[in-house]
Amino acid sequence: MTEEKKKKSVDLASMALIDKASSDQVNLVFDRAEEMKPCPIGLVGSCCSNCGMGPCRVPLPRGKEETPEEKRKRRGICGATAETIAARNFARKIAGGAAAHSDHGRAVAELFLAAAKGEAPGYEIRDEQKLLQLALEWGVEIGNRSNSEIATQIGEKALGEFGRQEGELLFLRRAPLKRQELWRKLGVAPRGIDREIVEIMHRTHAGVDQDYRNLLQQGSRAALADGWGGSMIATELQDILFGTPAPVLSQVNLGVLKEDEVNIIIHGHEPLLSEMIVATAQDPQMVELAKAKGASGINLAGICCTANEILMRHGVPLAGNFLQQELALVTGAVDAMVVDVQCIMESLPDIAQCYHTKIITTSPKDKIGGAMHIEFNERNAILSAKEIVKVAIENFPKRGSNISIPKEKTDLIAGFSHETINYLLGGLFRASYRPLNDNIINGRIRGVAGVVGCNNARTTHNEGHIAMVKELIKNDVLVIQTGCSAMASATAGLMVPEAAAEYAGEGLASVCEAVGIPPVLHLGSCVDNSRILMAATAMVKDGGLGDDISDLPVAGAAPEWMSEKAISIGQYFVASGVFTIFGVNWPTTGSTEVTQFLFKDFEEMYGGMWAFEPDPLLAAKLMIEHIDKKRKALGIDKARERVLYDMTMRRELE
Ligand code: SF4
Ligand code: MSK
Repeated sequence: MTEEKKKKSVDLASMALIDKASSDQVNLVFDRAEEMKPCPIGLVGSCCSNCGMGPCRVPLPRGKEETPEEKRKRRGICGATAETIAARNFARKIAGGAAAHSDHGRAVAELFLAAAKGEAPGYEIRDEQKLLQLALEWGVEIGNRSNSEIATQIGEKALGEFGRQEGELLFLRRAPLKRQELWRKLGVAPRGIDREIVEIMHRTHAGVDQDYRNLLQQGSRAALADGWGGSMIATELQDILFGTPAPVLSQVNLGVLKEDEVNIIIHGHEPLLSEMIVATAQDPQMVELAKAKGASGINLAGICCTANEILMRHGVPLAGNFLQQELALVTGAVDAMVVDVQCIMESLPDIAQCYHTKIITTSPKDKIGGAMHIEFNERNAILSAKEIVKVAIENFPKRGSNISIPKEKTDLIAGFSHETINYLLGGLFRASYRPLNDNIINGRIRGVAGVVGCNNARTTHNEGHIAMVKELIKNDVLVIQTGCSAMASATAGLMVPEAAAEYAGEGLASVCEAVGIPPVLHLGSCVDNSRILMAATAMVKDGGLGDDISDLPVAGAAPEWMSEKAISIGQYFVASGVFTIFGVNWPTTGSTEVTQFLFKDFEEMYGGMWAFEPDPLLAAKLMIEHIDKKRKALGIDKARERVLYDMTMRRELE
């Protein structure tokens, strides 16, 4: 099938709006992807523009084997080899992704500290237990101190992690001991978060690090500083400040927009202001104001990971994932789209002009030409939130008649934090991962897969996520998800308990039915991939599945990745010992050595390695093969073969 003929989405709501956009003469990301073909040299990591002598292009010769002489000459003007160029490009992607996640973590830590000091009215400590646990973990004295004093010291320590010049990040101690030792041995245990990212930028500058292995090891170090540093800080402090998620029922897809209410979409990644918008939208004064303008209420919905954050904690419905952000505007029913940072398309203000939507930027780090800017002021967040909600309300009467809200919306259960999984499986008084481990050992659950990441306009929207996840659960693999991938599965109805009977293999279904969970668990936003690291560590610590993450029958995937953040996530999963497979395209294929290093040599070093497979079913097969390889190494492959799911066993489970 040619790319032109490929379906743009598998989602009915999205397809209807893509057609509407076409009749409204609105140019979408899908159209631009068709018009602009990817540069074949940049796509495989063989273009360097790191200095003013370039850009230099070093593609592999097409259709013939390269002679050693040709290979020797395949260099940039400065002499950089194709290996160095591919590795530098890859490392810079990691730096970009780690910087984005970690700067999110820093913003949370700053707000956390301000809230602890009483300088951020409206914010307070919501999860005292988690605050005290973190205090114990970080050696912060509890004694008779107030929450405010404890939180102040934790906030200061968290901020210190970004600029730490020596030693190791505090959260590294959470990892299995064997993994920590391995990181030290390989010299990739991260020091400060900022330091590791800056060091990538230094090493990839023209004429610095010119050994691809050395460059990619620093890539691991910065990525680990993201997963076990910046992202984990974001997740942990957000939980303490806004509450640790617990299972919550909600809905997903563009059908969550309402014709008779003021629709406000919250889009981006940092939930700092959106927490206040959630509160403000329920303010009776605001609801009255909306009614005075002819609306029957205020309806909040989310796009991308800010959506996941406010879904997990408040049950706010999801309007859609990355490739649905423009489509939300095409409904003609969005009165305001409030954006913070990351994954926000610059086309939004342009498309909004065709309808009536106000695009409101809120971060000084993320302004967009043509958008309205109402800056989030943490010292008066309620005021910023009120101003935004008022703009949306005032805009409601300006809706035109060209409105079309799709009918499609699907129920989902979200809110599966690491702590919730612990309680659900083990109960409040003996919270543990033991039942999960036992069911893996006895073979009812074959293994666990983390399926995460974005949408990518180079492939059919949501198709890869849904196909892969269905294949995994059919084969008794429990799936845990974050980001846009989670939203894709939710639209396909995979995140409700009933999905177990319909889509999961018999073993997985029997466990899900006994515990009352869906076969696919929503763990949150992109930074919440740190919850997956914690879940994997908890599985190791509960015993019976080896003594490191690399021993576990687990795998990771991002079938529709597009963001640099996904590369950083993948690298920290691999460096933590997880087999991780990406779809769509792979950014180092311009260098066989670099690709081999990531796909093969990494396994010897880290026990986890990268893989690339654009077909989601084949990718799922590779994940299952890896899971089975690990089961065999653990000696639990026989258990799986013996399992017969009769009624007695089901009763035993219950
Ligand atoms: Fe070309 Fe070297 Fe400059 Fe890169 S750093 S653009 S390979 S001259
Ligand atoms: S929002 S990073 S498109 S998952 Fe986190 Fe989605 Fe990827 Fe953005």
